[in-house]
Amino acid sequence: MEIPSALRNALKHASMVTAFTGAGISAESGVPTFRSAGGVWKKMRPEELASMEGFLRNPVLVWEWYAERKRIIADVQPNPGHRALAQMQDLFPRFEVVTQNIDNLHRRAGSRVVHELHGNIERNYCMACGRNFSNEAVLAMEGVPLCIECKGQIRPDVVWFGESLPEDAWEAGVHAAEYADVFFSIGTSAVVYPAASLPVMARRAGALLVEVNPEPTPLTPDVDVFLQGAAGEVMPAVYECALRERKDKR
Ligand code: BV8
Ligand code: ZN
Repeated sequence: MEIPSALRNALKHASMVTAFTGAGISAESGVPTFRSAGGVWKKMRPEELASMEGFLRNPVLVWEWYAERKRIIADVQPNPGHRALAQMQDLFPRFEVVTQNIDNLHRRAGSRVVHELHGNIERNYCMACGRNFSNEAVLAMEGVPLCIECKGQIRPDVVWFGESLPEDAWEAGVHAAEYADVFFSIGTSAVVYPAASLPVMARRAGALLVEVNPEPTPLTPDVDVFLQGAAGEVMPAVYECALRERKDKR
């Protein structure tokens, strides 16, 4: 893939690079996205499933949905898109991943600085006493998982609609947007807020804004560089380009 000179040049001189990612970067690992073809939300509305109201109204259905996703995520591997980001982090003084994904694949690929804006599906906690439970523990429980300590309801440690994002992850995400010299928006439809406000925040603060997606999104008109394609193909090419541009810096 041809890397435009604006991006080649920015990669050559960047001291901080931020990669903002969504479900699309995990699609090639076999993790279903939300809104593109075959997305899990094609069948049901997100607010029904990924919200406290939906959970309290129908905990069995919501737990079935999360149990299914937990089983999928337990079996998948990071793909070349995740791995390219893990390789890129060693080429720059600062390199941070800010993800909306809850699948833990960036860390499993070797990324060291990962801010999880929407939580992590491998973690669960009791809503009454806060005790943590692993997926192994909750998936072994019959029916709706209840806390072994206090019988309170256990929920996945993810951010539902209408819930605020974890303070530390959001602050870190804003910082990573404001100080980035190059900000990649990879595999996200850029419709879920406040996460979707980070790319424009980065551009306003002076970053070169790069989007990686097989198709245009509501963000595309605002980006400096649109690399149309799958993350698993584009990001390895971006890594090779950064390696070439910065070889005399090592
Ligand atoms: C908040 C965790 C307030 C759970 C998720 C009306 C009613 C109610 C709420 C709202 C409303 N209007 C606005 C809101 C706010 C709402 C929101 O933005 N809704 C949207 C839908 C309109 N946001 C919230 O509620 C947030 N909280 O605002 O709280 C508040 C404020 C202060 C104090 C108290 C309260 C919370 C949002 C978090 C919701 N949780 N997930 C779970 O996963 O079960 S959101 C969910 O969507 C995932 O995190 C996902 O990451 C995120 C975004 O989706 P994407 O990652 O972009 O995935 P998507 O499928 O959409 O797109 C995939 C893209 O990849 C596509 O573009 C595709 O082309 C591309 N692709 C495909 N293949 C590839 C690829 N790209 C590259 N390579 C490929 N191979
Ligand atoms: Zn408890």
